[in-house]
Amino acid sequence: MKLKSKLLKKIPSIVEHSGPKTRQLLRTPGKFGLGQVPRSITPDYTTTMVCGFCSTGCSLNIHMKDGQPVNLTPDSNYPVNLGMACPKGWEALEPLKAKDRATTPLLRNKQTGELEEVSWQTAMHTFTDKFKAVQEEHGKESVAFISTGQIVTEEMAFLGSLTKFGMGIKHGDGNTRQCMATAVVSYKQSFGFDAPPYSYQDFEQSDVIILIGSNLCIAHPIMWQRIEQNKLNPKIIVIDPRTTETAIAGTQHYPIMPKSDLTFFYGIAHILIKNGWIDNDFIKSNTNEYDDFATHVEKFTPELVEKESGISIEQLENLARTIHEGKNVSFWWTMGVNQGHEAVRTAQSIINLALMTGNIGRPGTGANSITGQCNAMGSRLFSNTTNLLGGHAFDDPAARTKVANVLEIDETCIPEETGLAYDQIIDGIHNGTIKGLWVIATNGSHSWIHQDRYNKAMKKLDFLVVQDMYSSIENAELADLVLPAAGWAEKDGVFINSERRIGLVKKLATAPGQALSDFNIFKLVAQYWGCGEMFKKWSSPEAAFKILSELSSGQPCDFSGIQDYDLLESNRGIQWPCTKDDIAGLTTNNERRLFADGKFYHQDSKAKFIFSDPVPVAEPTSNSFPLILLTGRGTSAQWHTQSRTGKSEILKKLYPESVYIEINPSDAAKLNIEPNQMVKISSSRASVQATAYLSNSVQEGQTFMPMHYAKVNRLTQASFDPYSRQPSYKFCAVNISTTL
Ligand SMILES: Nc1nc2c(c(=O)[nH]1)N[C@H]1C(S)=C(S)[C@@H](COP(=O)(O)OP(=O)(O)OC[C@H]3O[C@@H](n4cnc5c(=O)[nH]c(N)nc54)[C@H](O)[C@@H]3O)O[C@H]1N2
Ligand SMILES: Nc1nc2c(c(=O)[nH]1)N[C@H]1C(S)=C(S)[C@@H](COP(=O)(O)OP(=O)(O)OC[C@H]3O[C@@H](n4cnc5c(=O)[nH]c(N)nc54)[C@H](O)[C@@H]3O)O[C@H]1N2
Ligand code: SF4
Ligand SMILES: [Mo]
Repeated sequence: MKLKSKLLKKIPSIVEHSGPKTRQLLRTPGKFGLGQVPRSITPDYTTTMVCGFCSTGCSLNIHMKDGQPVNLTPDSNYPVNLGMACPKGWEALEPLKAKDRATTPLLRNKQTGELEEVSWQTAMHTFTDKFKAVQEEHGKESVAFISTGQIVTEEMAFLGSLTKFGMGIKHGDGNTRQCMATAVVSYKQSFGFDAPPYSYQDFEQSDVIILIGSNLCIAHPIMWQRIEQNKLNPKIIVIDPRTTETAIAGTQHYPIMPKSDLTFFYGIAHILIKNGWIDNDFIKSNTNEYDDFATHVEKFTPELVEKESGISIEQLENLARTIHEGKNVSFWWTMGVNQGHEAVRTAQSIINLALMTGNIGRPGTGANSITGQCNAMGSRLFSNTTNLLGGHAFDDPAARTKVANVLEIDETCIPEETGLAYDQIIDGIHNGTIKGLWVIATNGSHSWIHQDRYNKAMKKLDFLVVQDMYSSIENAELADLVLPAAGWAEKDGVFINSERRIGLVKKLATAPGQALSDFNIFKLVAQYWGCGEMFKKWSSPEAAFKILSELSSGQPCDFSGIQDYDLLESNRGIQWPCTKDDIAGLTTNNERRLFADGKFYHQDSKAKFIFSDPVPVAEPTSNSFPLILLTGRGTSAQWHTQSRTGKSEILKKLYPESVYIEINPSDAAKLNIEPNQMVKISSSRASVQATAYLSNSVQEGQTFMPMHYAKVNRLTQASFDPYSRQPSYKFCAVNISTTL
């Protein structure tokens, strides 16, 4: 009863921010957000939607009272999580209520240097005036955007279309560059399309599960639970320099030297070939370039690989034999592979192992990249950054015609090439070619590599817009204009999870104050910019979904069979591909993997062995910086830059409040470091302080810091994979001192 009256008190201040109403309200200066359109009180009920944190894509039952979400429980009737959720999922409603939610647009007062509340009209006029002025003075390409894998697919496609087709912005990238670019490029080159082939059932159907640079127990806890449900008593092999939670829970751990993976996997291929433990039929019928690959790995002898990787010849042979003896072997990789200086070739060395042993397309197999953010897969296909909408290529004239026809826009608006990558945009700011930046749902001031250089770039801009749920994030502190955004559960749309499942997100809560959904912000921008007419088809998220469904037609990610949200709801999410012909079979087969017919997406339907020689890391250790710094996820309760998970009192109890570094006890002894002592960590870029945790989870000569604390990326070194331009977050050289 108490709760009900509390909620009722809130209702008068709640405004329904949807299209026409928003526009009407915008024409009423000063009144916006003050309760003109009270939300109707609906009965109590429970509905389901997909979680907004990681790419696992669990479904949650959201319990509604008086039209607002008041609690949640995991959904037991969803093929992904089968009634389970991790701590972040359980606490998913908490971040919505935080006090530091951005509730009105904020504009920096040049005199005082402070951000001040302004109306949406002022915000939109300033946005367009400033960016247009920059474009007039420095050329259209001098404004860029950086987006995300954490908004719904309809929003990211709208943003990518609005910027690139409507605003003449050529350069835009996403935080998925930090995360998935390597997997995208590897799959495209090896398979002909960016297509993670698995379904989560494969976790339960493998008898050998190989996890590479993947700390599943904390980064994807529900995927780990799926492994726990495997009744085949599988061998679980963890290849990670650190003795992670996952390494402890697995059955074999290979504590490989950081960044020796490429050599290591070529060495495993060498042993497999030497013993004849390969699938000649599969190789012959379904792949190209195998002979050259076999010649290439000849020089990766067990002796050489032992020296480089620190894994003994006996263990190498043991791993090769385990792969050979496995009936259904699955290979899974995450950031320990993707975030490296030779990441694409490393991912492909894993793909090569699956291909040469015929471990693909069958239950329990696959070369499987696990995605990170809730909608990383949506971003890969529909953000219109590296790919033209729907996994098309910007430089393909037929694809441009198709997109122009579906969108009903002039084909000449579509750029003929992809724009700059994230790091090149930051370089562009430093060299003065990029002067305006729009940052949406990402916090690069904390998360980008070599942070001081990123933040220097932000200060060089003529105009910086940050669009976020919170005005308190580090990147917003540097913004000229902050646009308040609604978050997960405050808007409709779809996410695409790691196993390619399209799942629904629903507007169940009302965003605070004047915050608008990203979709509605993009609509406003289109209107103020003067290209609203061009996007009239994008009337609502569901209308946008229909456009995307049409765009996907004929692509490997074809989901043209799904025209509305109801079908997604009734089928409990649907994996792509899903054409009209696939719909009938969904009720009996709603967990599907790719390549069951051995056909890949290259023109001749064959997969390709791709390989090259390993190269040294950009910043090896030295006398001045003798230790390796590894970074990554700290706990299952922390999400990235903590803007959301930092708001839950329960989650906050599950991890250390301030930044720490894990150091091997023998290194600590050499440096006279006591447990929990404050130490200074320096790289050639910066020095930061952290609490020393002495732990055998890191090997001698190696250290680890979790990325959730802002200081960490002051240390990291900006090197990139040459093909994917993904940052190499997981290797730089540091020293540690007890003198602070
Ligand atoms: N709780 C929580 N879950 C998350 C996230 C989060 O922030 N918090 N983020 C989500 C996102 S966006 C992502 S991308 C995923 C990331 O998920 P993961 O990739 O599993 O997480 P990381 O901790 O970044 O890195 C995994 C492991 O790579 C290892 N590693 C480092 N260098 C090497 C190397 O050279 N070789 C090998 N083989 N391993 C190496 C690290 O020791 C680390 O244990 O997690 C998702 N899930
Ligand atoms: N050292 C180191 N650094 C790393 C990594 C590492 O392993 N080591 N991992 C990298 C990886 S894999 C990733 S994915 C990145 C993540 O880095 P970021 O993307 O910077 O991290 P988040 O904290 O998730 O930022 C998302 C932002 O979006 C906001 N937000 C959430 N939902 C919405 C919404 O619906 N609309 C709007 N407009 N805003 C919203 C949140 O408040 C938050 O500020 O970090 C990378 N950085
Ligand atoms: S595992 Fe991922 S999707 Fe599932 S509840 Fe946790 S954060 Fe949400
Ligand atoms: Mo990520």
